[in-house]
Amino acid sequence: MTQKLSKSSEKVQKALNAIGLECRVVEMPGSTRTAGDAAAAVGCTVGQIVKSLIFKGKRSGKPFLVVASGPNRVDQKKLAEEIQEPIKMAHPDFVREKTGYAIGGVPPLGHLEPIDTYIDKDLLEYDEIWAAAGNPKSVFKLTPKNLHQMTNGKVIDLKC
Ligand code: 5CA
Repeated sequence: MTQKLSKSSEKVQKALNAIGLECRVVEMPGSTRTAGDAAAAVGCTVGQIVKSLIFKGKRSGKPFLVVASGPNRVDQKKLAEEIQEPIKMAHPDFVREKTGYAIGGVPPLGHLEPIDTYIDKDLLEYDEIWAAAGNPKSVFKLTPKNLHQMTNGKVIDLKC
């Protein structure tokens, strides 16, 4: 059955279609706002949840996307070294301005502008992972390979 998606989830579905991926956005009856919520909603481990975190370069003012496995904390020092500029966690307004989505629903693709992306290597351990799809109730299932295809991200070890 095809679900009627919200506007923001529809944008994510269109971005998936545009790059030829067969991933399907699903809107859950309950919250998927946090990695824990999302894991409970879809019945997977928290490690299989893709967190999409936006950081801001302190010199360039550029956004950077980190897609990390649910339980992992991003080591900001390692990330800054990788990016080669100091960074900070982005303000929610900056997240919305650069991605077009609010925190809790930021997907790994379909942003307002292309964003340089780093992929947590721990996500590669899984056959199937789940990412946010535009709002705090929607998700889609993908593979680590899909994540790489949609972000063109660099795989790094970035956990604390
Ligand atoms: N839908 C879920 C699972 S896919 C989700 O989007 N999780 S998330 O981890 O990608 O998004 C929430 C993240 O946003 C938190 O892990 C946190 O790093 C970040 N965040 C939460 N509140 C703030 C805030 N006030 N300012 C900046 N970042 C925040």
